[in-house]
Amino acid sequence: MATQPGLSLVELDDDGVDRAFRAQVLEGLAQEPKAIPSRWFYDEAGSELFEAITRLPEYYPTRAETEILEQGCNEFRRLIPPGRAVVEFGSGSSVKTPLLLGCIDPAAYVPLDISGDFLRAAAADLAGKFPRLPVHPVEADFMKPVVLPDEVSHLPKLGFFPGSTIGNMVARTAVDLLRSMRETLGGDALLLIGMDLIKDADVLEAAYDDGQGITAEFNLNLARRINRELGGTIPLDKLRHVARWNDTYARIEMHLQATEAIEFEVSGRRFRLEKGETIHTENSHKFDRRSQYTLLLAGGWTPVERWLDSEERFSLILAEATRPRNAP
Ligand code: AVI
Repeated sequence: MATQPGLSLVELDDDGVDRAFRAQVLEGLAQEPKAIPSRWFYDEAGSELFEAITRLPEYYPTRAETEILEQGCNEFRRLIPPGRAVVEFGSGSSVKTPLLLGCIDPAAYVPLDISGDFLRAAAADLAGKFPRLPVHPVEADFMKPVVLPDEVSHLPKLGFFPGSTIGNMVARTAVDLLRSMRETLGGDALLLIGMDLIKDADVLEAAYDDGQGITAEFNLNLARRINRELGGTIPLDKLRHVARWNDTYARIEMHLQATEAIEFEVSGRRFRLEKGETIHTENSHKFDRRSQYTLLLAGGWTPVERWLDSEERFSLILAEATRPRNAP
């Protein structure tokens, strides 16, 4: 079922805690190997830490994607007809979104985000920069098809999904999302999507385990959040941040690893980690052209054009909704 605009999306329990957060943490700690979905990184502190990550010397994706957006303006204008509603999956970033909107002559901008606060801040920021562009923020879980506002229903759409956030999903979830984006955006839509590229393991591991320890803080903040919101007793000083390249799945994995055997409680339930055991907290998949095209095609999108930054670290792909036709 499509998400309707205007409904509150976060369901709180009697203690004011996000029900899905509690359920997914308890479920993830009870399973072997232990894993917690990376979406729970992004409380206020986590979002600020992520912003700091994007400015780190080792974390190249944000700079590389921004370079592509800066350099590609003429190309985007050539391939993306004017008059589209730009639908951004996730709140607009203060740098990347204006670069795109400033060069393609859109008819409207529709940021989608599950967090109303981020959404309103991003929408106000954009409205200030583009006073004549109609902005229609929608509070929605974009992992499911979303009903867009009536004001843009007649307009052709351009989906915008920068940052390689698609890489934080396992293939099945990524395909589900791409398919639901197609449903949200319609059969005549285009999609501009950022995807990080496979490169030397050393470069990748440094990007996710920086010298200043900001990414380690970002990872540990999840345990801190569990302690604060779910009555947890996780001993933070006995967990260490680990980022390692998994070549089989072409992804960086982030884990919280116990430096000695620990026992702790979360929401009144007891858990144990042996020395060296980890809680898997994030996947960040990296791609080559073939794996990108396979993923996009599986999700109902046909690649049209692909751009790389000058150091070939990151890619931005323009795709069109695949038209139903006979295939051999
Ligand atoms: C949001 N996402 C695309 C980031 C990434 O690179 O996978 C999250 C991140 N995790 C650690 N550093 C950055």
